[in-house]
Amino acid sequence: MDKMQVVLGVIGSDCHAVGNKILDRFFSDNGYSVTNLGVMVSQDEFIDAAIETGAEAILVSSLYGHAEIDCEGFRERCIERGLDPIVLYIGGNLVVGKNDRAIVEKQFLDMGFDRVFVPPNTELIDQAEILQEDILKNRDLSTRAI
Ligand code: B12
Repeated sequence: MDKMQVVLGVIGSDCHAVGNKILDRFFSDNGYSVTNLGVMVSQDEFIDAAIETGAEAILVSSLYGHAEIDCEGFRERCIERGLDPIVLYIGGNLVVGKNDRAIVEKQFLDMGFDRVFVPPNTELIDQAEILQEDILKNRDLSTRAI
């Protein structure tokens, strides 16, 4: 089976680079073909890269606390540009300060993300498998829609 394509990056004006490199290494080592856009990536740059590479998932990071603003309308923009379905994950320190993890998670699920990873719940160990399941679920949905 061909490797599944994913796009990775840190959204907005966020320059935190360390986690991004770890995610790149992790997913590359676990069977994915990763297009890593690095830091300070706009919504449209994620979408452009996903279209160019035929990616089936976009993995967004945000560490500096402004994910809500940076990700506003992201799912809608993906749909508008023809990325439907696509797996959308987000992880990191998504909001400013200490907040109830469950509330933050719900907030981003409501914005259209499929999964939300808020520390300390960001163990990567099972992520490769979960991502594969989510991508296969989308492929199944697409096949049924035809
Ligand atoms: C190093 C650092 C910096 C460095 C970054 C250097 C660089 N180029 O990388 C510098 C000094 C530049 C910096 C700047 C700032 N920082 Co800073 N920084 C940190 C610090 C100490 C470590 C970040 C790090 O490298 N962590 C290690 C990596 C491995 O972990 P990670 O990034 O969390 O990523 C992992 C997980 O989150 C998860 N993950 C992340 N994304 C995703 C996505 C998916 C899909 C999945 C599955 C998992 C996942 O997996 C990753 C790998 O394990 C953190 C505090 C901390 N302890 O986290 C603050 C921190 C992130 N910074 C913070 C802030 C506020 C800032 C500034 C705004 C400060 C300022 N006023 O200028 C600026 C922002 C600048 C900008 N434009 O981005 C805050 C954010 C607060 C918030 N969100 O509530 C933090 C949390 C510090 C704090 N406690 O206040 N910072």
